[in-house]
Amino acid sequence: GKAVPTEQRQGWGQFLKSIASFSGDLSSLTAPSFILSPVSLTEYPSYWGEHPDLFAACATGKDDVEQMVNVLRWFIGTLKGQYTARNTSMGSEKKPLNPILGELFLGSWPDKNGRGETNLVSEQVSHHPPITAYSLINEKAKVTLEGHSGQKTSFSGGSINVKQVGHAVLRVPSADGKGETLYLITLPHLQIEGLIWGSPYIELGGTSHICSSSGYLATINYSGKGYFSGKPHSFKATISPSSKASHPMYSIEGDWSGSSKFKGSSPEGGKDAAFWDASSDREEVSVKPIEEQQPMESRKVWQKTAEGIKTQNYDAASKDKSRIENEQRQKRKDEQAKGTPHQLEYFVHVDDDKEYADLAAKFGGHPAHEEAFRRKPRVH
Ligand code: 0T9
Repeated sequence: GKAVPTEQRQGWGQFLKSIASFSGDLSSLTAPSFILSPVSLTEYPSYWGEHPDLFAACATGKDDVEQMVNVLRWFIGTLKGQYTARNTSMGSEKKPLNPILGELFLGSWPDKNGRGETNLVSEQVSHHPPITAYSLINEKAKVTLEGHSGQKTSFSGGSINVKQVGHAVLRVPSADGKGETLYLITLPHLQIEGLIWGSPYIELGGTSHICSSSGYLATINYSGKGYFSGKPHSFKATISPSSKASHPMYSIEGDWSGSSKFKGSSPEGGKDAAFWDASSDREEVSVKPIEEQQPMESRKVWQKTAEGIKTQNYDAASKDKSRIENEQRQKRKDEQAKGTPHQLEYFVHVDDDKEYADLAAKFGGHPAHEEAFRRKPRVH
């Protein structure tokens, strides 16, 4: 394949072999330079906010079902960024920088047309295995999202299978204005394909759910080339009352990286109405200039490493990466010696998430025990 630079072919072959004989945490494997991304995994939660208008619209809808439709539209709207953005910006999926414990990514999207400002806080809450906690808040629209993201990876049939560990909870004012509605969001499985060619890309598979405390369930089935639709990046979603899951109120299908539409009726009444067009612009998150960032902010931490990768000065990149990793090892040793373990800055660890258990129990089929990370109350 021509995606692998000639001088790195051997290295790529060896890397693939090491993936094949490896199980668990791929983030710690050393990869050939052409596949390295200058972006840390702590930045990835920003994909949840790249359509701030759809995020704010999660609080709208004349009733609970219509609100669920809006939440599903925001969720589907994030998929193109989450799973294809690196291909678009860098030519293929790339190996992100492996965040250090306590690494932060802080950003926002401005208020435009009255939609309100959205604020993002992302924190690396575990280094091994890597787990990122995140929170997105639009105070004006009263929409919040809180979640964490980890991965369990395995290798089979030439591709990497990634089971996402973690969930998110979206919180909005209820459609009737009398309380709060919670939406539990589970995440799809992903497969990293195209590895032998050195041009990896993601395909989604399996099923994910959005379960609402108002009693509705969105079920999203993903498929790619060679599955039921035969088309890449396909999905079929249904929205049902939790009690009668067999009879969906709405069905939606299409390409999560392209266009999708209702199959049959839609809340607006029309038949086969448009649902979402993923060609609409994603709004990149705004972050402070590096010079103004705190020492633990991601782009500050990785400034030199990222610079090295971007300018193909890989020796400099790897030297700086080693420096960071050594510092981290020393820090952990010191903490252990002093008996002062690392403290999370923005989040609190919850061993057994009751919100998850309650929402999952409404719909069955989920494990009852899940950890979570709650955003600490903010001091104004
Ligand atoms: C949460 C997302 C996640 C993170 C990434 C699997 C992956 C790390 C996790 C799941 C986001 O909401 C969505 C998108 C992309 C996912 C990454 C893709 C990827 O390849 C990496 C893994 C750890 C690798 O870097 C594998 C090795 C590499 C050579 C393949 C390009």
